[in-house]
Amino acid sequence: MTMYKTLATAFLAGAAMMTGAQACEITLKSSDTHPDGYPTVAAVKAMGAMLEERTNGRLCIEVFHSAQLGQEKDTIEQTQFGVIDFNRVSLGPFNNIIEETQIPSLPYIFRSVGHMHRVMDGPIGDQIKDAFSDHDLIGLAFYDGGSRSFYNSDRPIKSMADLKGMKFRVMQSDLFVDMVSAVGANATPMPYGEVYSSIQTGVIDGAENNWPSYESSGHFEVAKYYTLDEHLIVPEVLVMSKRSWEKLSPEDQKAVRQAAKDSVPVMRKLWAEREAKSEAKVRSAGAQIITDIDKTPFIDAMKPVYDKYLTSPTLKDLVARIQATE
Ligand code: GTR
Repeated sequence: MTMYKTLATAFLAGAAMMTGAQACEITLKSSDTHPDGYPTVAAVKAMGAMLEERTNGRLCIEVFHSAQLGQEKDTIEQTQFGVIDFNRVSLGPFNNIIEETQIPSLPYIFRSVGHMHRVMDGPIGDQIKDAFSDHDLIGLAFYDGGSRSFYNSDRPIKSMADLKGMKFRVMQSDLFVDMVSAVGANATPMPYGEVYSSIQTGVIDGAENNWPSYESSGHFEVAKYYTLDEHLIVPEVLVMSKRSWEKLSPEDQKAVRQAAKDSVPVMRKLWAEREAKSEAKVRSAGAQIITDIDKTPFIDAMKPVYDKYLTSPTLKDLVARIQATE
């Protein structure tokens, strides 16, 4: 080898180490619809850093944020095919595919975020995670998604009657279509990335989401009335493609599971901080927040959704166990 070649090789090796991802033996792709800096994106990056360190650079994760790999429904399919290795998604887009995911997606199933944590951190959460494996996926961790409430461009919603006839975007899940119909409004399922322009052009009156999504998507700019009815506390989930999983050694699979688990407290801390920041930002930008709302009529009106979706003893049992969790 000539001197020049030796130097060039040494330089390239050094450069690869400095850029992180290139130094890794295996770089796994992860998808997220949210922008860089959003708590879910930051949590998967933190998980990747832990994994890289613990496997001495054998495994790394590259996070493709801002829906670079596509909208959630499409990226789920790509994850099932192994084109994408990890995917951080809401449980909502899984509802039509994996029936167990409908349970934590039921309106008002959780009494609080604390209740959701106690349920999803225990055997019920494990059972729901396990359900992914029949669908070419590995359920790794649940992240926080706060609580979701309705917002719209037209008027302040102060009671359920005010929702009548309005058109709201929901995630692509039949359960959410029924949930919105149950309160007298119309639901339009559509990808998250189309919501801003659809509100702006009047195709829909509004949507529903949590503080950080309402803020980071800019939806507050086009739909300034946000009513805190908090109908959903639907967790986010981090899944891995079963095809990608099966390529890993048992030791690396263990490292992936552990790093995913360890990213949960990181995410929860970032989430709490971001919720407060997002709320402050939309309030100062002039969003009108309706907090004085009686949730009882919403809870009662949404009850028939349970009857429609609790179609098996397994699902009924999950609900009973969630309700019995303190
Ligand atoms: C967000 C969630 C996303 C996506 C989005 C939506 O809160 O983090 O994964 O599901 O809502 O409404 O589509």
